[in-house]
Amino acid sequence: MVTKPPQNDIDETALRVSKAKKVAVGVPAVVHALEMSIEQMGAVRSARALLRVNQKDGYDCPGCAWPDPAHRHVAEFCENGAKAVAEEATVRTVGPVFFAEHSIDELRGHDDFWLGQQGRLTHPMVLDEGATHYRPVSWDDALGEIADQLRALADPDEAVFYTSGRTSNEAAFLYQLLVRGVGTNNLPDCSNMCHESSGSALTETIGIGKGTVSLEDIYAARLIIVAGQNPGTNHPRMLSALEKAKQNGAKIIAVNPLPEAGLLRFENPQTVKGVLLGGTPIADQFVQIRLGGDQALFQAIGKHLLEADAHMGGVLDHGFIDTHTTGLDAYARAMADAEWPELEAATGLDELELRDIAEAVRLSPSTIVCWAMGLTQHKNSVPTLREVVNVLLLQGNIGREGAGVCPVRGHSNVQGDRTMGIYEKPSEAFLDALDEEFSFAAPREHGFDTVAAIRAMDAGRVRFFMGMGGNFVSATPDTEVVERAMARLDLTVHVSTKLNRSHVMTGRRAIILPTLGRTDRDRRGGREQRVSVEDSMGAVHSSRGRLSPPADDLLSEVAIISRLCDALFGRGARPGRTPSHSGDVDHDQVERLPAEHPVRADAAGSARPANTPQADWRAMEADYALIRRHIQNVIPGFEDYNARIDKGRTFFLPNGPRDARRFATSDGFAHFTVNPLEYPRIPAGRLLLQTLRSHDQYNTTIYGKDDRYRGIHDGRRVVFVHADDIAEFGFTDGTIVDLVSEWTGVDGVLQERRAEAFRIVSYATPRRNAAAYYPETNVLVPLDSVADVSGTPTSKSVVVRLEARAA
Ligand SMILES: Nc1nc2c(c(=O)[nH]1)N[C@H]1C(S)=C(S)[C@@H](COP(=O)(O)OP(=O)(O)OC[C@H]3O[C@@H](n4cnc5c(=O)[nH]c(N)nc54)[C@H](O)[C@@H]3O)O[C@H]1N2
Ligand SMILES: Nc1nc2c(c(=O)[nH]1)N[C@H]1C(S)=C(S)[C@@H](COP(=O)(O)OP(=O)(O)OC[C@H]3O[C@@H](n4cnc5c(=O)[nH]c(N)nc54)[C@H](O)[C@@H]3O)O[C@H]1N2
Ligand SMILES: [Mo]
Repeated sequence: MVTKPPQNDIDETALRVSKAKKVAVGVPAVVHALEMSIEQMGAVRSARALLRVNQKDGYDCPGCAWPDPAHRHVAEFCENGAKAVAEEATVRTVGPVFFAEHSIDELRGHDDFWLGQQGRLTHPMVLDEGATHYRPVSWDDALGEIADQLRALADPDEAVFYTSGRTSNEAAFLYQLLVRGVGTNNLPDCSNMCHESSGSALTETIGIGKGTVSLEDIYAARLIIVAGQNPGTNHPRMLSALEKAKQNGAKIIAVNPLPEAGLLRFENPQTVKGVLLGGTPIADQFVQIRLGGDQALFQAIGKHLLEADAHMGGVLDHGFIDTHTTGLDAYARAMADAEWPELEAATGLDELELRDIAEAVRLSPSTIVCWAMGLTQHKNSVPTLREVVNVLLLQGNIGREGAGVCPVRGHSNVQGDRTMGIYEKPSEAFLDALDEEFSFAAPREHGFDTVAAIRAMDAGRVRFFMGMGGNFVSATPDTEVVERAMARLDLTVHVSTKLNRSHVMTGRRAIILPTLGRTDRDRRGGREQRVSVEDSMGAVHSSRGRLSPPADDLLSEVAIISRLCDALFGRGARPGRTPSHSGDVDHDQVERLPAEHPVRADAAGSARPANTPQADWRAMEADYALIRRHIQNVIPGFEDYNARIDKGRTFFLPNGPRDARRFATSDGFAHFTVNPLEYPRIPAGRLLLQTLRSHDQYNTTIYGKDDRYRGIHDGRRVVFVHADDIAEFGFTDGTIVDLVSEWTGVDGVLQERRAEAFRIVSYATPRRNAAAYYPETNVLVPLDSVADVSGTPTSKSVVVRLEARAA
């Protein structure tokens, strides 16, 4: 019944493979991005869009969470930022006519690339039970249906509310309030699949789930280790910062199974030197580690530092350790017991190489460790990151200039969303403040994270799903299980800018609510609204779209959620309410109330359900500054919020370790921890597959079919394998194979999952370590294969075999 996008859509005639590049960015990057921009937006809109990216009082780039330098180039040019903008600001649209022409069955036959390329969503649409096509619906009817469905639940925990990481602080805050008003903490988010391991490890050890460095620290560091990250593609602006750090004398060590172009050499398009002289080599040392070997690497560094201190002294920062940490002795004993042969087997590096890296750490007066998905998406990710902290604590490399932890976040506001309370395990302090501000009692029981939500959906314990952005069906592991789970739900709702697989693999009924993106001008209540975001380094600033939106009656995320709140908790919640078809409210008529005095129900007159948050929802829709007033009352660090983001200004949220070496752990100390060594064991004849991003995609949004730096053109179904493994398995470069993942379930039964038709590409990856693109390979990732503690799917660690295709 369900049509799948063709898994074997490999076009052997189109796909070309060339030599992988050693240099990132440069002129080809500029040309490529401009081509894509002009194709999507036309020349004038492209110029208008690209000149406003990350400028003061412009909009925050939807590309990534890397912070903006204080003094920006007129156009801080980043190829992939430009592509993200072009994707959103495209002039192509998808409206009622499109949905009338394409049945849901037909749409199910398309992949995310095709769906996304159709353009921006312009109209609320509903898919009725059993219907063949989506049909247009009014905003009031769509929101009314959602409210009705939520009210009809037997238990609020039958609802799941997902969030991706582009949602602004204002929208995220209102959204979590909506969800807690409904009565659940079921708030899974993309972070569960992304930096959750970082949050888990850092909160335990240093008392904050965020990084502790600023851009100025990057410029001041003497050693920067970049582990498990491909900044040339995913955080291109970070390369400018690394280049500057190098000019200031920093040494850079890249730790990666793959020799990624941007790590090796960077041609800064902003400087003549960058373009003409072939750029700057970024990494002084490239450490080709085996997948999942980083825990062993950081143990080796810690072991060496401890030995060196015992032999010659002066290596450890004993002042810092004595004042601020606990647990050194146990950690030191564990490192003394760590065995070199085992550390070598796990990393694929020999003792000399490991000691050489450790010497660079010993000699550095200030060290920063940066990381992304290569460190967070393994079974042992939390222990790995605890070991990173151990190494930094030894030399007092936290809370002083040029030193610290730097988890490089993905989505442009994923960190801000968590700060706003998008979290399935909210703290008591946060909930208490929320209760106080909105005169209700938020639920205390923790909710589902992403994997738990899928399990509950699949088990029939969930009836309603809402996605605030993102692409739940394609981004999550075990695609077939997720599609089956979604189909069991009564209603699936997506607030989205563009069409994706989650709009076609739906529940029995489905609603699409189109929304404004970052680049769109947002006029509400007769004025231009701004929103705000937090970058990867805890700096908050405003973002204001400047382009004309793709349709006149598009609502912002804030407007959609406040209207839904109103329908559920406010004046719109009266029983027997008939949906009005009058269109937009007249915002000038909306009564404005100071945030400190939420509207209260008069006991007799209001039919508002008991125990729901009390506020003037419509006023918030008309003036986002009122939402910021609420945020300021609930979340520490947002004092004078409105004034502090005015005129393009930026402010830093408080960060105990960074600001004052304060550690909000259970005992107020930073913790050394002992973590028994783990690393992936790869069965004979099998490969360990990491699933990663090409240069032409943004997560599940595919911009094009090239991966220029890795030499892939016009295709995505490729698997990168070491030449000797290819030969050993009896294949050649160019053979088309199926990828079959092998996973033993809790019941001891071997499960197999298959992704069809991938072209083998001989590549400089370690033996037995393979790589292929996500989301095509998400079918292979077992739902139960998650990181210990954080529950993050092990997207960088999937055991597969290559299988010849039946002739
Ligand atoms: N253009 C663009 N920008 C993006 C995104 C995008 O898709 N496109 N996505 C955004 C998001 S949400 C995120 S989270 C980030 C992701 O940014 P990255 O984490 O850079 O993204 P991945 O492509 O998953 O790359 C993981 C890197 O880690 C390496 N790696 C894999 N396993 C290991 C390991 O065991 N050890 C070590 N040391 N390295 C390993 C891989 O070889 C690869 O270089 O980028 C953000 N920015
Ligand atoms: N196998 C494998 N799986 C992975 C990963 C991996 O490395 N390997 N990485 C994981 C990671 S790090 C992440 S963060 C997740 C990403 O998971 P998600 O965040 O769920 O996925 P995206 O592809 O970023 O979501 C794209 C969709 O967001 C919508 N959108 C874009 N901008 C906006 C906006 O401003 N507002 C709204 N409302 N909607 C918008 C568009 O409709 C678009 O189709 O995937 C995870 N999944
Ligand atoms: Mo991410």
